[in-house]
Amino acid sequence: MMNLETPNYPTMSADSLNWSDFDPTGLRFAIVVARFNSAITEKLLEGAREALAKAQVDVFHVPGAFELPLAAKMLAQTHRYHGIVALGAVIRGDTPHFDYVAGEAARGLQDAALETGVPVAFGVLTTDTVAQAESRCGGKDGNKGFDAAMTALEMARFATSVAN
Ligand code: INI
Repeated sequence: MMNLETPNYPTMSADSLNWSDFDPTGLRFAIVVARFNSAITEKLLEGAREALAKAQVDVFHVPGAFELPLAAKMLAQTHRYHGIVALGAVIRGDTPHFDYVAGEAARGLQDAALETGVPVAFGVLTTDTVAQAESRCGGKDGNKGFDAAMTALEMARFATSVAN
């Protein structure tokens, strides 16, 4: 069980946050998960669910990381969610396909956030090997699904503070 009170993951600076006065109860998030490399992405989903345990969460699946941007944008456009968490695993292997899929996923997810104003967290692993991906979805390098969900929470808090 990871400690939500004292974040120690690399996406945020622990001393800039006071999580004790931020209650995610009542916030709603969508998690969209690529089925490609599902042994990895389902572990990212477990991590993201853990981070968002106190919030409302709807989970959606798409075929691969390339499909994440459109799904994230469609979900953001419903304006039902305080944030979207996009999860995928793009593993290089021997083909240039990697660069297209990983690059378009990153660009498209950022576009979805900027075009809709809804935070979209980038929880897509881009690795050279399966072993590297395994270590980032609950192995020695933590769980990047958890990290992405915490980022969505922080951005939801940011959006709330801007609006009020
Ligand atoms: N999709 C992934 O999520 N990860 C990959 O590693 C991957 N590779 O290597 O090909 C991948 N390809 C599928 C892609 O996301 C689309 O689903 C497909 O091209 C159809 O649009």
